Amino acid sequence: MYPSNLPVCAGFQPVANAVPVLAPAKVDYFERNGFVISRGLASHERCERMKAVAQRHLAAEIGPLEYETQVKYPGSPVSLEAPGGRTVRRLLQAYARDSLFRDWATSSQLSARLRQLLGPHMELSQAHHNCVMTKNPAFSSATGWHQDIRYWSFQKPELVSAWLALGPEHEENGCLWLVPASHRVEFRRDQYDEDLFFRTDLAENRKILQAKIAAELDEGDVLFFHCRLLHAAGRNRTGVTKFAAVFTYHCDDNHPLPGTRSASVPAIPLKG
Ligand SMILES: O=C(O)CCC(=O)C(=O)O
Repeated sequence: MYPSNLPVCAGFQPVANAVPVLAPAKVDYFERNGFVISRGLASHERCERMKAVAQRHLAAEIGPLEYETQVKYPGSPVSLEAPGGRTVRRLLQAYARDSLFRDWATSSQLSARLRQLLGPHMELSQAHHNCVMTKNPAFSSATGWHQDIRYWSFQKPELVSAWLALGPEHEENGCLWLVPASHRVEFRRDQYDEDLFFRTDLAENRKILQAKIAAELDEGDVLFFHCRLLHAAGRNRTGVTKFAAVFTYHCDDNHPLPGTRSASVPAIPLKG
């Protein structure tokens, strides 16, 4: 088991009389399971405005973008020239893209809860997630089982992502699947394939994945999840594009390793 001792910032002391925004039971749930969902954290109006910006940027292909074909996941178009080849998977650099995303990513709704999960002094990573995930009905791909930290390089494997559903997310339109408590398990290197996806050809891995649950969300719900949590997602089999704004945070004493992708863009300190 991974020796999780969240909250994780050095010197973090819970404030005795502060009114918790996540009930203590929810903080405890996060520590045990590696995720927690806060329902209705963003208003309908806020979600609609963010979605409208995302739709506009998608239609005009405003970069930086990640296309489905670039990830080469099951179901993605084979090239930019193939049918559906210009299907966008992520509108990247959301923080720099529009003040609506900036305001949300640094909002008290998020920072107050993240402070309970991580500690008092936090930064937003511009290098990871920091995007609007777009899941197109016709040409979206499935994402295999993985832990985000396998692709990231920090002093400590202690980061939390906040996934805001800008509309309903369920099995049909490719919601996330999670394996509760997997953030506490030390998996071996050979349990992953060469692209660092958790192998489904191994019986022992399939047994672990039997514990999976669908992270079904409604508009405005936020899924907070630990960077070691095993997760995956399906394709969008509905007729409507799914949008989610996703940002990742870490303590300000947990630095990205120099020279890595994680250190390639400056982090944004969170006030308060
Ligand atoms: O396809 C998806 O929605 C999942 C994306 C994901 O798991 C990730 O970016 O880490």
